[in-house]
Amino acid sequence: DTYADNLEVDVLIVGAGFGGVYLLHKLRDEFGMKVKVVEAGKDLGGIWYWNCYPGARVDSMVPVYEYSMEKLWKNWNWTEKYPDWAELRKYFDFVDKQLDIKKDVAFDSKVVGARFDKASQRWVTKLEDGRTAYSKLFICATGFAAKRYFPDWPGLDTFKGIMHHSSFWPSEGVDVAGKRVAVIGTGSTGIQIAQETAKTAKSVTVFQRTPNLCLPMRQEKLTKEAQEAQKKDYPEFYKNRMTTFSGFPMDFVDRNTLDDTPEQREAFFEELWQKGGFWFWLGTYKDMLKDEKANDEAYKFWAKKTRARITDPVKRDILAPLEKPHPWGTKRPSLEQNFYEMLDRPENEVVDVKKTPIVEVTEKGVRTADDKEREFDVIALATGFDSLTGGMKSMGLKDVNGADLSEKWKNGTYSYLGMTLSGFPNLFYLYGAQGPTAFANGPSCLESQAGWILSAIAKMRKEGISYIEPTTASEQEWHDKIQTISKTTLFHNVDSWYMGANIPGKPREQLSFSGGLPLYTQECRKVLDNGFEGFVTA
Ligand code: NA7
Repeated sequence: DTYADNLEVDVLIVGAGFGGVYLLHKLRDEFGMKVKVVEAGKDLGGIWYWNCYPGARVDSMVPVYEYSMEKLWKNWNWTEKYPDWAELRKYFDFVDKQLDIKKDVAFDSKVVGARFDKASQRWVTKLEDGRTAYSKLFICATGFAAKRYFPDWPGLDTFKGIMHHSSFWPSEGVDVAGKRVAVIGTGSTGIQIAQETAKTAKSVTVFQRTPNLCLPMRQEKLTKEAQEAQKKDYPEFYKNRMTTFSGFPMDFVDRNTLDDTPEQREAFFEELWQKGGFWFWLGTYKDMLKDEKANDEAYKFWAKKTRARITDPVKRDILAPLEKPHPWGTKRPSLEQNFYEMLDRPENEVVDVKKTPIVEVTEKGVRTADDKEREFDVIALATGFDSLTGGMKSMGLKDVNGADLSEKWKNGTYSYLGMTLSGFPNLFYLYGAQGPTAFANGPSCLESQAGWILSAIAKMRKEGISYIEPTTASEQEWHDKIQTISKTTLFHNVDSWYMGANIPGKPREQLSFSGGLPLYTQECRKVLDNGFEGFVTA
């Protein structure tokens, strides 16, 4: 076993999802460096390894949610426009076969501590099983949802049925046929679990605090032939995806909502609606996420469309109220597949927990503030994650003086470019706090950020730099820039995981760069062009 011994490498990467696999390949095969990945799970895939709950699928359409490397897309085809977790795992198997990834990944290897040792100028990383890894560079590719969250309701451990958090769902599945299922939470995850389990369950009860303003997914089966015929356009497609605001193939149109007449607007909204997916979110008027009046128009259209699908008047008002619960699109809209028709059926229920919060989990089920106890066989906790910061904060990362990252980030999140940290020299991270993470398609975001990390490492090697660390002043500036940009949008005043507002006690601030992927890429590029501006180098 090559991993039985301690590891001594040039680069240690944590996480074998999209980011870690990409960087391993590039640094090892193109830079010729000695690289290892450590991964807590038992296989590749990152979020797609952990998220195997019923109905888990990606909300980004083929072919945007994959690597842009020709070697890969040339030899791979999908079966559905929005692939499910099982197919995404197959994709990772395929990537492994093409790029020989797994030989340099240590699975079942959880990081419990890491620190840059000044004397030896190396990162010293402790794994849960007692091994130690030594590396010149340390990269966190731990994603934005590595730390699950659920409220500590009294009685959680007394429930006699089956209960799992979505990200710890057993990969062999749970048989829900004929069972009474509760789904707590209505983020993308809750919507997907409810839809899928309702296919065989006796009943599904959704506990909703905030309505998810879902969009129709319009799933399609894909043929190999149709995809092959499109591939001549893929190089252009992958170039273009880096030029849109969100790294998706669509972008905002250069028109404000009220520039159009009501008839033109209705026709435009209808066109976006029919296209499905994120078109209504990211291919719409440029002021929709910035101007409240413009946003009202999007909400009115959304509510009209959605309310028409729900016959039960009580459910209709809970799921798609006439009054806008929050600016449309400022919490991530789930792409649904008959979610509303499913919940409209008499055996299924939606409980408004804003009105009657959950007060307790009992042996038999869930009790709400109106003292009603509902009984269940299965409870799915779809209550989300300590997103963007939680994963890195719980790895035992220490700065050069021994202080934990969770202390540095206690009252606010500070990084430079959403990729480096003062006090943590020669550390890079991606797809986490203060990058474009929450507002960009995953693979597009990571190719931008990994591209920068690769350029930074290439520059270090070329110029004989062995130490880089951002200054606290550049972190402050980056932090302020992110908040300033966010204040020009409607995202800023909404309780969402984008704002850290889903976790009690977490500082409330914009956690992602909301100025769009091209501006982000340009800002980062500038730092390198100006000779590691904002860094101390040696
Ligand atoms: P999300 O989007 O954070 O959703 C979590 C849900 O859990 C959300 O509806 C919350 O309501 C709900 N929640 C959290 N705490 C409670 C309590 N105490 N009572 C009732 N409901 C609660 O996580 P997901 O896993 O769905 O998705 C994460 C992202 O992964 C997603 O956006 C995609 O980008 C992929 P709230 O809205 O806060 O009122």
